[in-house]
Amino acid sequence: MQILLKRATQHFLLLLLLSGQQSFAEFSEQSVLSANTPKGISIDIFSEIAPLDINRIHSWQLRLTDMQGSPVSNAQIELVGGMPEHDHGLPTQPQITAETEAGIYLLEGVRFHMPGNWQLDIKLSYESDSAGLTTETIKIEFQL
Ligand SMILES: [Cu+2]
Repeated sequence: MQILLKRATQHFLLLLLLSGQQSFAEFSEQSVLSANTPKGISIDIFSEIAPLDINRIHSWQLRLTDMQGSPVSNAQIELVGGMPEHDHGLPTQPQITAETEAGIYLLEGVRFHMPGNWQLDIKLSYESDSAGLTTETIKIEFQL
């Protein structure tokens, strides 16, 4: 009985640990997509699902860095996308819900519903030391 109780406690603690971890999404170590804006901002995208897959709703982490490699904080980010060859957009409307660390943004609600060529247009507005408020749109193309 005592052994059973001990086991149950261990299991309970393990569950507690595991459930605690679930509140923190795990993102890929390598970026799944990346691009640079004409003005030298790098965007690196890390995904909960890597490699990217269809029909699974998931989150991304977007990392913005400037030419010096410093994080770009307080950026406004809008993402739209679709399949140019099929003339349709994304099946969901992914939203930036938080800047979790300096220059690191959480994008929730990402889903792709078909294999083929996809395109994302990411509009960034950020404060630049040299140019003030700057808006750029960056296009990322990839295949699923
Ligand atoms: Cu399509």
